[in-house]
Amino acid sequence: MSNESLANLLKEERRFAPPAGLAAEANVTAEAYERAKADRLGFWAEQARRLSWETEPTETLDWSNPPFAKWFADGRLNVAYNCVDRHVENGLGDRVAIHFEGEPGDTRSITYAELQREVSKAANALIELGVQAGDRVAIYLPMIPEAVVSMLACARIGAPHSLVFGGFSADALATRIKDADARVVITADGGYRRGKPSALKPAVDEALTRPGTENVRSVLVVRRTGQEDIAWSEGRDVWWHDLVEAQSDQHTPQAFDAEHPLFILYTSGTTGKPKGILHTTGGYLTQISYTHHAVFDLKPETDVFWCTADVGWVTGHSYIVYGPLSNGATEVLYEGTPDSPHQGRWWEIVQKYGVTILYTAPTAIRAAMKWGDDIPAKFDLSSLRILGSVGEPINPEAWVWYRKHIGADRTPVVDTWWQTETGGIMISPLPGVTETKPGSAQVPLPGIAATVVDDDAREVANGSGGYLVLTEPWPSMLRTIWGDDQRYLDTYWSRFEHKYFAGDGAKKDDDGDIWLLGRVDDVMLVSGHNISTTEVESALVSHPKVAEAAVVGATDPQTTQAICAFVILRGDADAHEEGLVEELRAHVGKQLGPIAKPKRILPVAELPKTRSGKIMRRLLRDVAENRTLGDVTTLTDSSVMTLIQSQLPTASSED
Ligand code: 6R9
Repeated sequence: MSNESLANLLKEERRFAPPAGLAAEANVTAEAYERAKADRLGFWAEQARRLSWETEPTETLDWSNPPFAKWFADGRLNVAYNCVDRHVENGLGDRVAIHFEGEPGDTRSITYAELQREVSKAANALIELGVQAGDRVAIYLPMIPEAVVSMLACARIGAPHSLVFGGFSADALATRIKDADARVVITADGGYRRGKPSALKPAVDEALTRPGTENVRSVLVVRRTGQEDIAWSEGRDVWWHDLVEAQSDQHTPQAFDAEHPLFILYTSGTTGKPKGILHTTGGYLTQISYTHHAVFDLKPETDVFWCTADVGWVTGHSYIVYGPLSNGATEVLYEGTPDSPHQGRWWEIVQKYGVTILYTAPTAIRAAMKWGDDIPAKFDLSSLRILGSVGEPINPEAWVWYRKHIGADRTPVVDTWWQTETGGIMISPLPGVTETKPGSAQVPLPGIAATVVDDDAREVANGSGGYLVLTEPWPSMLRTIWGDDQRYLDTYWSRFEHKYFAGDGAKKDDDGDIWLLGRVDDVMLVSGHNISTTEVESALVSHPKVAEAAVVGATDPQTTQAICAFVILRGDADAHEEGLVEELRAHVGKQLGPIAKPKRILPVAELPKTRSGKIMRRLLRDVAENRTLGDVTTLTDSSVMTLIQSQLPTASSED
């Protein structure tokens, strides 16, 4: 980025007060901000008491060797005990923990007492396979209950897990197995996606032929799809239903140090080898449990929570597994895609289970907008009381659509900013406290310190943009990059002294509320102005014909970069309509000013996305600059790029 701070163009004036009933009964009120401000560490020590410790911590934070943090270092606890056993001991064994909905329509409801037995059996099975505390276990599973059970079984015996998305290739899997030096892989024959079984085991077999994966002793295989022609390596492969089912359903959890590693989760980053983000036990669980309680206002007796993320994404770790279960919630786990077998599948699930809190990603909301308002309107969504968003900046128009068409113009929407590295939610409105603004994550949570700085690390004034930084350590922060402390320092702590740099651009509005503007690598430089891709995308999405937009800066001889936009139209709009491109350009000009008008606008059918729904602008930049495509291995569907390239020459607008 140049020295000029990010141009601050978008104006959004809509405001939504918290519903009075919700505010009156809210788990967390405005007083929490004051308390945390007065004594940040005392505040977190108090939140740690949400958990059951075998040995209560007496120290809160050890920051004597920054940026290597230790939280609650002399405390000892077991994560699985906190997520399962203690609820059973408290008489809640009959409460449903998980309502599982398979894509083909098979269902299973698992109570906390059943979950305790399943997790105990799986823990005993891992022990029989020789897994010891500290050994890494790779998990490559679809969204089935065994994924949650496996994670908790690992946590129970102190074996850090490393989840790899079911959609990743054998190569991606091999790299991750090797980097973590995993000893066991848990997988399935396959999973269901879009109505069809999709095999997983062959990718494991292939990954384990690669050098560096020799330490994998066993592959534990869940039978999900029942394919018959499955390759089997005798002595290495073992069926879940043979090994796990034969185990005793009793296992006594042992406590681990608060800083014992809980999991490694790889983030791809834009270049180079994936980073193994390391999370530990006590601080992580404290912040995840607290944020789930505070941001979603969870009432475990009556709420039905549903986070639609994949468990292989950090959102699934924190808000399918560790947050909801540590809080004794009842939740939905859905295996498939939102449009299988029809585009109302999610709304049907909300209606069926009476979901009260829904947590999803902007990409899913924009897809629902594209499919049309009439689809959710066919279902009874009146049980919903809180809606959440995560993963990307949510365009104000998508936010308002979500509130109106899913939340009946009644439910608060909480836009939650965080990262794999932060472990849990950092910036978000609180549903019973904050007057919300569509498109803004707004305020750091109680106990969290975040701000926006300029190139010289000076905090920017309200109304200006710059870089998002975190200025104090937080309990669920990453502890390092697995095996690479130097890379941890270089990546996050070297850009600004004593501050964690998140890699995101942001602005503070006139009230001091924070708006995320996308990754700084994506920021465009147009005739001397830094323009955020997010703002131009949001301006495009505010046009009634546009459901989704991705904007990139392509090298341009006159203006340094020229704005190039790829748009997906709403269901009833026609991509060939005469004057459409001009109409969209004029609309952006009116919303943001003439400098932000895209030079080219290209209607497309799909956009390249990661499995967690983030748009891969890097690939669109390659297309816009006529380069060969970079790494496409983390794309959900690589045919999307071929499609976009084939559309490119005819549909551009040059002037
Ligand atoms: C949880 C998760 C982290 C990056 C982050 C930012 C983007 C996430 C956001 C958001 C704007 C939000 N991001 N939530 N941007 N508003 N509410 O997504 O983790 O996959 O590691 O991605 O996602 O750019 O830096 P991860």
